[in-house]
Amino acid sequence: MTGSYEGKRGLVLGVANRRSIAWAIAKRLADAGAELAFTFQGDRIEKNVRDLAETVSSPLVTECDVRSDADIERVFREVGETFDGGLDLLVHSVAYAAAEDLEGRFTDTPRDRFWLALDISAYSLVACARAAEPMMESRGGGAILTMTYLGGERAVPHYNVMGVAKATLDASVRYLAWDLGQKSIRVNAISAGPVRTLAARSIAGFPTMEAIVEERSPLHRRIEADDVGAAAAYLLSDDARNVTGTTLYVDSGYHAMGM
Ligand code: NAD
Ligand code: 0WE
Repeated sequence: MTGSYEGKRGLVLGVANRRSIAWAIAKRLADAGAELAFTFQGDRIEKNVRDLAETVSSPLVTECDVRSDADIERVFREVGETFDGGLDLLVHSVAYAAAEDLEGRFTDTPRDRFWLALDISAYSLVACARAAEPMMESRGGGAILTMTYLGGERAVPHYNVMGVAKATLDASVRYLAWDLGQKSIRVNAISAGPVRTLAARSIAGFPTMEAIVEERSPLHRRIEADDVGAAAAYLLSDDARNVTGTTLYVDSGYHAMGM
C-alpha cells in the first residue's frame, strides 16, 4: 500500500460513472486521505458524478468541457477558492473521438474530427497543466497523471485517430515534464490495457480485444479499473518523487510481447 494522502488536495477530470478509470483512481486517493474536487462534462452525467463525489466528501463538483478555455479558467479559479490557492494532484482521464472514427479506416478521418480528437484527448492536458502550475508551485510541487493506451505507439486496428491523439498526449507528457520539473511538478502517464468502462463498452469488438490480451499477455489476466487505481496511487505519491516524464504499463505485460 502506498503511503498516506492526508493533507493532499487534488482535482480529478474524467469521472462519468462508477466504472470510470478516474473513479477508481479517485477512490484510492480518497481512501488514503486526499481531498478531491471533481469535474463532469454534460448534464447527462452530472448526477452520477455528484453522487459519487459525495461518497468521498468532495468539497467541489463543477462542469468542465475541456474544449472550452473559459471552462478551464473558471474550474481552476473555483479549485483555487476551494483549496486556498493550492493544488497537489491532477488526474486527467479524458478522451474523445467521434464514434464513426473508431470504426472505419483511419485514412478517412476528416480534418474537423481529427482536430476534435486531439483537442479533447491531448491539448486538454496541456491547458490543465498550465492552469495547475501556479497552484502546485505554491505548494512546493505537485503531480500530474494522464491515461494513455498502446494504440498511440503501435497501430491497433480501429483505434485510429485516438491513436494519433494518444501519441500527441504521450509526447506532451514528456515536454510538460521538462517544463514543470523546474517547479518540482511531476508529469506521468499510465498505459492501461482494455478496461470495461463506458467509453470502452460501446466499442464494437471490445470483448474480442479483452480476450486477445488475456490469451497473449504474460499474466493472462484482464485489466480492471482498480489495477489502474493502485498504479496511480503510486505515481501520484511521494514514493514516486523521482519519477517523471514516463509511462507505467498496467496491461498484464501485453506491451512487452511481439506476438
Ligand atoms: P470513461 O467514459 O469513464 O471516461 C472518459 C471521460 O472523458 C468521461 O468522463 C467523459 O465525460 C470525458 N470527456 C469526454 N469528452 C470530454 C470533454 N469535451 N470535456 C471533458 N470531459 C470529457 O472511460 P475510461 O475508459 O475511464 O477513459 C478514461 C481515460 O482512460 C481516457 O483517456 C481513455 O483513453 C483512457 N484509457 C482507457 C482504456 C480502456 O480500455 N477503458 C485503456 C487505456 C486508456
Ligand atoms: O481510449 C480508449 C477509448 C476512448 C474513447 C471511446 C469512445 C467511445 C464512444 C474515445 N472516444 C469515444 N467516442 C465514443 O463515441 N480506449 C483505450 C479503449 C479502446 O477504444 C478502442 C480500443 C480500445 C482499447 C477503440 C478501437 C479499438 C480499441
